[in-house]
Amino acid sequence: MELTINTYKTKDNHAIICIYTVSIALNQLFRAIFVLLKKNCSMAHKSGFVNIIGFPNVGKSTLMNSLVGEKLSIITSKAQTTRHRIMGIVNGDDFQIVYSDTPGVLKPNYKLQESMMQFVYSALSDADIILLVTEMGMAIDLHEDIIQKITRMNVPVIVVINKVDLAKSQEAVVEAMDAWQVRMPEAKIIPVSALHKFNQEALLTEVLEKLPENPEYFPKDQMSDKTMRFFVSEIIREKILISYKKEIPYSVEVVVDSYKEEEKIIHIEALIYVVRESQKGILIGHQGIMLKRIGTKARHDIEAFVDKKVFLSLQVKVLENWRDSDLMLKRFGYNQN
Ligand SMILES: Nc1nc2c(ncn2[C@@H]2O[C@H](COP(=O)(O)OP(=O)(O)O)[C@@H](O)[C@H]2O)c(=O)[nH]1
Ligand SMILES: [Mg+2]
Repeated sequence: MELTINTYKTKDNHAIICIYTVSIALNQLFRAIFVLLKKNCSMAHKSGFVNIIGFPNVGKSTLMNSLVGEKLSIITSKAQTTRHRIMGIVNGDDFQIVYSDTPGVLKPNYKLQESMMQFVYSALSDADIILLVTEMGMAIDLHEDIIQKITRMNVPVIVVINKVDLAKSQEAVVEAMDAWQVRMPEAKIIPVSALHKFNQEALLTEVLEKLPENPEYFPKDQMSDKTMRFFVSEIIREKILISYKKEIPYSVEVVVDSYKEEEKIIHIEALIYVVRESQKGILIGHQGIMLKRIGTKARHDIEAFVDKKVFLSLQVKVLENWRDSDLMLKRFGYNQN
């Protein structure tokens, strides 16, 4: 107030206060433009966690592999093939999508399954977008529990109705979409066939639209959070799961004991753990023939994955009760705490 009274006394003072006022206004204007530009520059990049949740066998892993364009998760027709949370990262100049494949939702019977469910819960809690994957013909009612957990998270949800290639008719797909839309009015419903890569673009467009503005979480050349040792052990486990029925797939764990990379070849030694002596015999087979077959199949896939020649040595060991041992589960990377 003092300033105003004094400055209006003379012309000179008037001029000074005018310049002063204009300079303050300009200063504020430049600041606003600078903040706006800065905001636009840093906010133009989108990045977030897009977590894939659903029942066993609906095609979560197939979907993630297809979205990432690389076989990161193993796939078999057996439930509980995926035991970990596996991140698959898709990078663009102005975006980074961090997908997470997770184990299928189940009621745990032993500690391994409890740990598997912990991966699902962690994926629920840090999601920026949730992809709830279901398949054609699967009743919505079955999902009630998981729908309620997802709704509590308060993040955008995309319901992915997979395996539309198996649908009886186009009407059946529309009916399923309508029913899901009624149950989850806020969600976007997208029918896909992960196996045949049908409608992936629509899903990607929706994900990109819903992705929050953030800087990238991982270096732009990184494709997963998992190590080469992990992928190698998963490839070996996949070959065992495909080759055996009944209890062996659920009793087996694979650990890469040694991974030595030379210029032209990678030497890998892996241990296969089973829970019973009888399983060890079945896995090795007469004169080691079965184990040799698994080794050959696994080696081919590992060579394709690492793009190098591989020498693979497999050994089978019995480790009773590893699925209920906190210590072993921690060693195998299931218990995070
Ligand atoms: N017909 C058909 N089968 C699919 C599709 N997606 C996945 N599958 C099959 O469903 C089974 C389970 O797939 P997977 O990705 O391991 O399911 P997850 O347990 O949910 O991860 C495998 O035999 C897949 O080949 C699809 O779009 N159509
Ligand atoms: Mg899976």
